[in-house]
Amino acid sequence: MSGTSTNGRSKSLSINRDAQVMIDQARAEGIATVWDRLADQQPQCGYCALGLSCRNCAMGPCRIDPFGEGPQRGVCGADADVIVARNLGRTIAAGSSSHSDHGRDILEAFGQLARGETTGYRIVDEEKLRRIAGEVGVTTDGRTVEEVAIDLADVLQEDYGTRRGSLSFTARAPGARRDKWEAAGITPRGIDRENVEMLHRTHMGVDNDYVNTLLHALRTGLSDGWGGSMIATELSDVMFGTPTPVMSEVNLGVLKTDQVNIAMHGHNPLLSDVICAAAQDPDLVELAQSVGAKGINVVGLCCTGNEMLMRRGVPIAGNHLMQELVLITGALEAMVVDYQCIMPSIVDVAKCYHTKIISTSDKAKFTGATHISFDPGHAAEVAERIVRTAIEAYPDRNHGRVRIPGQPVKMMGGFSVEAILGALGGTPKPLVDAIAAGSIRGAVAVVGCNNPKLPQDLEHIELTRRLIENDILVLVTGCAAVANGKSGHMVPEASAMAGPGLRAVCEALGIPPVLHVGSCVDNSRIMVLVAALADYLGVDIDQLPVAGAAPEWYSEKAVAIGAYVVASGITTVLGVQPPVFGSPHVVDLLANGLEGVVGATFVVEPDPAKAALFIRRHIETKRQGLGLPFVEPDTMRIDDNDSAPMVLIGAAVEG
Ligand code: SF4
Ligand code: MSK
Repeated sequence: MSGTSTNGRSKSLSINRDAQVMIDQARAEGIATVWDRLADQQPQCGYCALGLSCRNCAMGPCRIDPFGEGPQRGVCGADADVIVARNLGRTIAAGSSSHSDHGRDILEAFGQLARGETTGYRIVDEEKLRRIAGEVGVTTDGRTVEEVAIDLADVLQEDYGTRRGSLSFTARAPGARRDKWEAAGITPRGIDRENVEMLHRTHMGVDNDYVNTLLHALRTGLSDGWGGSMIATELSDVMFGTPTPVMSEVNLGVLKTDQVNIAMHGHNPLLSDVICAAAQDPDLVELAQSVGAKGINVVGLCCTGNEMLMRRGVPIAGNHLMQELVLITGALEAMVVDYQCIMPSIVDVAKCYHTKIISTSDKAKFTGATHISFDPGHAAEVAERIVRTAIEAYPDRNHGRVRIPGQPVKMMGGFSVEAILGALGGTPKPLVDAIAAGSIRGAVAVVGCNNPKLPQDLEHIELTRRLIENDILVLVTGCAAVANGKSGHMVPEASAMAGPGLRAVCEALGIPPVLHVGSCVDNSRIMVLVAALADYLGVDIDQLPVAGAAPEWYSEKAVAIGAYVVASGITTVLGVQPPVFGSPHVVDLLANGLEGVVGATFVVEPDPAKAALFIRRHIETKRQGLGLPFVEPDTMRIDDNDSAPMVLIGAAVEG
């Protein structure tokens, strides 16, 4: 189908040809997708877009007039600052809770595994288990792996509701960083505690000082990045293996016309890992063959896809905006979902085909879907039942309707911190040396989602391309990773796209200039890596020549990530405007004031060229601070329109 032409509308919605073909197909078949629904929602509420609406109590809902002519206070008296700050705090709590509850699910299954109460799981990385256990004070010498695991599970459970002063993994942050957190009163204490306190503070009549509210919002984010997400990542590595570089493939071309296709969508590897194992069960493969298929093809979507790709090299069909389009291929027998980023609409789209939507989490049911409750205590049995259900759908496939556009693109994943340091010989020294010599000028984490308000993947790809061209190493997670995979940025040969310094380093190590670090929760790996670099140099994280970017973010989780990344000392550029512009004071705090508190700020810049220029200047400034050779950005390779003024939310970041 690669020769199929696409129309102008679909080209304006996504830069990916497979997506364009399917968007056209959806329209031809009268199937509504996310882009149609976004159009139906226009105009979207301006008060909400500015963060100026509040429905926190039944005296409201209230809104503040941004033009100063209408009401400037809600019924309770809350002004724009209070309302915007409360809304942002609640958003961060929702995102942080999502990651942390995912981490809790893994932690509980890990505890069950340790006690011998699961099927389908084992401790895959015992070395990492013992290392983490030792780190948090669990005795490891002379003890069985199960004994160590039980104690580790107990210690980490405590982090959810601890009455200690700080979370276990905050000890990984440089001392200077922890001092800044203490000074600002934002050291995260218990994961659940910070989230509950955020909801408490934003109840009517509690925290009515926007600075105080936003500082706690940072603490709530830190409880995610150095708590829930980090627990999720570390224990997933222990249970499913610490990723090492692995080749895989990406885009809708990973589907097979002659096999039972199962797409795993959501976030938690507890489910996807056992489904991958079940799909290789000879009895189930034989069952698939008995209904006319050649085999069973498991593919990923969104972050559960990243989890499978990182550890097993399982191909990934796409990122966030592909979840409806993959159904429209007509080639899926089942989409198996757990939670987060799963559009309710998939049930309606699947009804147009033979595809089963199988929900699995009792906390994430979808009306109209087939629910098969997932229980780690019977993981292998549940996985078998799910795969069997998918196979049974195959005879209902209308082969004449199947349309799989394009060929898959090769991509490399598997860059855990252990793998990155391993490639460097076990220490950060070669990376630090390369940065000091200027062959690598710095590093940027490009993370986050797709958002239908932007052409799919365009911002991710344009920003990343400009960064690597300028010798800036890029680390990617989540949907940003999938976007870069589709664009061909994530194979060793892509080093040809990089500037001369970065290219030489990548060629010497045989790695791409864009490293796949994992799923959304795996942004915690980036925290571990920057902490290791800072410790090696004897500096704080905010002194490193690094930055963050979320060019196409949409989710509350992305806001929580932004909060902990900035609170950890990494200035972060958002490509989509957050709903804070109704309060100039809140904007000033986020864009300027945080510099004096955590040494980093938020920036909003939707133009990837301008975002790249800002980041480049930021990195050069940080290099200068470390006494490293400074290169005036104007002498670096700059595209024509890079010199235009940036649209930023704070004067401090104006170049
Ligand atoms: Fe209105 Fe205040 Fe209630 Fe919000 S908390 S809905 S601003 S009265
Ligand atoms: S899946 S949070 S759309 S990255 Fe993690 Fe992608 Fe964003 Fe979901």
